[in-house]
Amino acid sequence: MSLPVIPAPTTMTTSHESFTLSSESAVAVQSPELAGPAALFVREVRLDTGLTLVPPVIRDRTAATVPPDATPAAVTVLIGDEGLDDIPSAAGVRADGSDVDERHGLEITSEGVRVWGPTPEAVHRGLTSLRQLITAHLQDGTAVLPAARIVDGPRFAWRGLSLDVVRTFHAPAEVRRVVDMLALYKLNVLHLHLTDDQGWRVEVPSRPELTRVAAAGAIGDRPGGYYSTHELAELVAYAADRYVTVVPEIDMPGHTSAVFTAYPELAPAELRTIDLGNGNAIPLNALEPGRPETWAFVEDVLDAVVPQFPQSAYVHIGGDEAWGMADEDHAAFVDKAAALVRARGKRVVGWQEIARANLGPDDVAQYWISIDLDAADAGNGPVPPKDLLPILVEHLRKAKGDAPKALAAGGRLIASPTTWLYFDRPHGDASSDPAQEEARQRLGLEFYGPATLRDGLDWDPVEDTPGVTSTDQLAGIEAAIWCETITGPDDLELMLLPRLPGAAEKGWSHQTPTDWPMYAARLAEQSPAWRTRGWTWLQSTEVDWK
Ligand code: TNX
Repeated sequence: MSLPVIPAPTTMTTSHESFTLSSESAVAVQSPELAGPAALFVREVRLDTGLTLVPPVIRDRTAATVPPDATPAAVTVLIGDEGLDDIPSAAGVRADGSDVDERHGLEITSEGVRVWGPTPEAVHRGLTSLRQLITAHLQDGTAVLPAARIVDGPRFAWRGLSLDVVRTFHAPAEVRRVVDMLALYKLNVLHLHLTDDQGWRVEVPSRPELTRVAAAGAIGDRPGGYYSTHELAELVAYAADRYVTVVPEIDMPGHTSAVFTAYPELAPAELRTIDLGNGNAIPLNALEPGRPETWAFVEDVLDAVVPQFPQSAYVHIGGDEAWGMADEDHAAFVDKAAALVRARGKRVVGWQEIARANLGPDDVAQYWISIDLDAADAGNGPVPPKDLLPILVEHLRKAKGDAPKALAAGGRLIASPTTWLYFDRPHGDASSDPAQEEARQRLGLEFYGPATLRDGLDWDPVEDTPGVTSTDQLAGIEAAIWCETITGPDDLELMLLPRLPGAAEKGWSHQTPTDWPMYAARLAEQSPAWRTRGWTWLQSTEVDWK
């Protein structure tokens, strides 16, 4: 029997016995450092299912100190490494720069449940599988769990989501909800795209106009906003409690129109745009590497932003789509921005275009441009404006060299292919809910064409990333959600779910390729927790939701 766990565990066995968890069931921790993860587990189970387990008591390692009349705990969590040697260790790098081991074990017998791992994070991952099993086996307020043994660990160290908070500003509570979604599927990175043409979302005290002027707007007439230092500290801590690292992106040298609105003296002397003919225009303006004021600005920004993300070993410097900029200027900019990041003790990550500069082995390039020019040519999708076409063609041509170049420099890639991991592609699956069918017409960028849930599972990060032949050339994977068409929380959730578990499956599971019918059956079991939590998801007619 396969267990309804996403991502699919590396090894699992089941038997016909069972163990029932009820509101009488206690959780015991055998090491004080596990008190946090165990208490969180009890809280999350209540939010997923309504079932309230008895929160943890700390027991000493020696059984002798347990009072003889103590009721045996239903769930015991402990530090241990039983069976973990059989599980390959994760490839790639972690966003927190550590080598924390996430491998863990989970055993359910007729006597009770045991979860172990060498680190609190590993135990937390095991408890996350247990959460999903509880949701899937709920019966009249108790969870009748099948006897099973799971020994598991991730394929890749970096498993994340890139979230655009510029085109639409997402309030902290909504971002926390996204963190909850990530954590439920063992995703461990939230990459915040904090700056773009339409806005600026982070405080830089030495540059007050960024939050006074640049933060005020978003796309069109959507409300702007930014995260105060205090709000970010709360968000980063909330994520850290759930073993999610928040990585900040400051997008430069392109995508900086909002900066130029706040500080016009940083803008090129002549501002240029291409009119898209639909009321929108693409800016061709970028920060100029030859000007000292550019670097005073970048240093101010890094000095303010880096300390707000203490868990992240990386700073994302963007580097994408510097339309209209000469190649040598772009490379010079990236080289210097990267050096400033390294000088602050952080490592560099950027969109794949940064590979056109001089990267080194510690740098990470995020591969995203998987659009095939020839296929796009043959398509009958919307035709770009005449002025834009040559720029796009040139961009796609150069993009082909990016991933191989980053690898040749000894660096790693994050796989974020537009084809499979851009969640701003329209949903290809119909919804059984007519209101969602209406939303589906509106959501996602038309020019990508629709993608089904199944499309999101039918690929492999190693096989489908150019130049990659071994898992360790990837840091890991990241899905991306851009918010041009997304106007608020409901839209956002409708595009994230149910795709997000699929990204997690690609980042964690060693079982590749993914068997779609079996995956769809596991996915169906996720909906009761989503419903209980009030999360919106596309009720795809391809899945037999519970
Ligand atoms: C390209 S992906 C962008 C974003 C857009 C996105 C839409 C990337 C690095 N840059 O600015 O929002 O396409 O999918």
